[in-house]
Amino acid sequence: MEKSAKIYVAGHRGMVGSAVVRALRAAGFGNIVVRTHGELDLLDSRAVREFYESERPDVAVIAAARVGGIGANSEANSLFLYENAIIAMNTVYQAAEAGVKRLLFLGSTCIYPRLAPQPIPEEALLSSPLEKTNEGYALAKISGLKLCEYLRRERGLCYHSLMPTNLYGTGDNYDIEHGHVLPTLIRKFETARTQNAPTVTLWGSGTPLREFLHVDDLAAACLFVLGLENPPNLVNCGSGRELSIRQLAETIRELCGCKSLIVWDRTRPDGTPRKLCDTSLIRSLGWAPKIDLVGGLRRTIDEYRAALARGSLRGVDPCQVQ
Ligand code: GFB
Repeated sequence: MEKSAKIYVAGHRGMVGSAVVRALRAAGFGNIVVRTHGELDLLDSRAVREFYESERPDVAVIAAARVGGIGANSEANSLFLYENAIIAMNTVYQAAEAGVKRLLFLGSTCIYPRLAPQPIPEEALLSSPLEKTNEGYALAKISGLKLCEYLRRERGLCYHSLMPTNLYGTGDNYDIEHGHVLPTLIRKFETARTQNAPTVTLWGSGTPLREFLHVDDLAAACLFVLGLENPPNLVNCGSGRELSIRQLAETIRELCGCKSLIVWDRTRPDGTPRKLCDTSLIRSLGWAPKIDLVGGLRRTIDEYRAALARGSLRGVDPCQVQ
């Protein structure tokens, strides 16, 4: 990718999009195009088409989505399917119609079947049923990546997808009911520490296994795949290391300096039992993560404390469109 390339980042205010913009700027890309939700409604196909036709970016990175944790997804599968499918269709298809030559579509490893082989290879896509708690989100992301694949095959456009594992880091959403587990746990343990609470209630059994990747590692992976002349249609991106939710909780409790006891609320869902992605493809191409979980957690807890002190913590809205 030329340093002078005009790059549109959809979703630049979200955790992923803002990390991609930071990484692009740090790498010397100066021609970055963004639009806020108020300036461009990605649910409006005509507006998206007009935007692409007037801006004519060389490259588009699609990091815009309605995102949320297991609580947000399971209570609103219809909304997660509807909005994410339309955002994907508009941002990808209208880009092709307007002649955008290169596009990177971002999704999530929840596109893979609930009981996929572990670690999950890219080939596991559509091989058996999806996890129900986030089926709507997964179906929308599968549609988006398939659209990229079809457009590449039919029109010769370099449209490709990258599926990150569970992400965390700068600019995350700290909403207690609707956020992802990692930021929610930071907020719960930090709140318990400052209030000297005897217990902290977490969801499910604590036994599910999850893999976590710092969003800055993901942003580096995005730049990496955008630099490949012939990228794979679909590639996983993860740290390659998993731990149980219980281990994650104990680690965060310790790093926060919290003494409260953990209580597991088994009426809340566990979600998929295990979700470790096979990262051998992206590693074989030359990318590897740089931020280890404990280092990333320390930094994220510091950022949480600073944002709380400034009054700029995200997580007031139930689940935000990034
Ligand atoms: O990150 P998370 O919300 O979603 O939850 P998924 C992961 C695990 O943490 C589940 C447990 O087993 C939860 O039961 N957990 C424990 C908690 N305590 C809490 C808590 O206080 N809050 C939350 N949120 N979880 C998401 C999908 O799945 O993965 C999204 O819903 C997306 O669509 C994302 O794909 C990457 O990891 O289960």
